[in-house]
Amino acid sequence: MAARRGALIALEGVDRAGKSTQGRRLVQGLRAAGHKADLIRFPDRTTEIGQLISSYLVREKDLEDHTVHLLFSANRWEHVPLMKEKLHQGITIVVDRYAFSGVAFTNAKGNFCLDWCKQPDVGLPKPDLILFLHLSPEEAAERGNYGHERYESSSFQEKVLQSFYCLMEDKTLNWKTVDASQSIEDLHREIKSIAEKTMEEVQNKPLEELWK
Ligand code: NYM
Ligand code: MG
Repeated sequence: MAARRGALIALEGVDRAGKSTQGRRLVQGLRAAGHKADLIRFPDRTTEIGQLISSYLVREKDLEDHTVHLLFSANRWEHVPLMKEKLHQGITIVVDRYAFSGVAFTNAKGNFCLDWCKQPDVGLPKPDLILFLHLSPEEAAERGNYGHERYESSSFQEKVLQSFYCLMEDKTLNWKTVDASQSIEDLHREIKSIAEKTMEEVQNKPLEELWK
């Protein structure tokens, strides 16, 4: 029998929904329960491509919109060989944002259709589960002011949310929406239980390709 693989679990949602907190808690919780699990955060600002992305986000650098979209995608692709290796070694990978953020943020700019936005990420490892941390724009606003990076305004985030809703209509993907307004601990428990169920279900199934 082939060795069991890990699951690829993506956390998505608008800024401030708690993805990074929940990503860290999920990996800790899974490890404490005896599973092998790793976290990858996209964009990964530590690589050369990631540093370019970061200087764009903090407004140190202007990059043309198509260009920056492709850089975000390239920043995912540069992780793919290692991600596949780990998944096949039975390590579950939690990604804090993935291709769906890539599509939703560029699409929210208004002049890029969903289909164009998806193309560079076609063929990435397909997540076994996409947890959408849902927070209304009002609740997000209550969490305090946005930072000073590009995209950090409530009007833009509202458009991002609408783009996410369009992506969620794709029933070939395993979207699960969770209520991100609950306490960190309650949300963690809900997320961990959904993640463990998915890990169990997919361990003997082949890894698929996204949007193919
Ligand atoms: N973002 C993130 C994109 O525009 N495209 C992408 O492909 C990804 C992964 O980067 N506002 C945006 C969403 C965020 C910003 O992410 C930085 P974070 O998680 O705040 O570091
Ligand atoms: Mg941010």
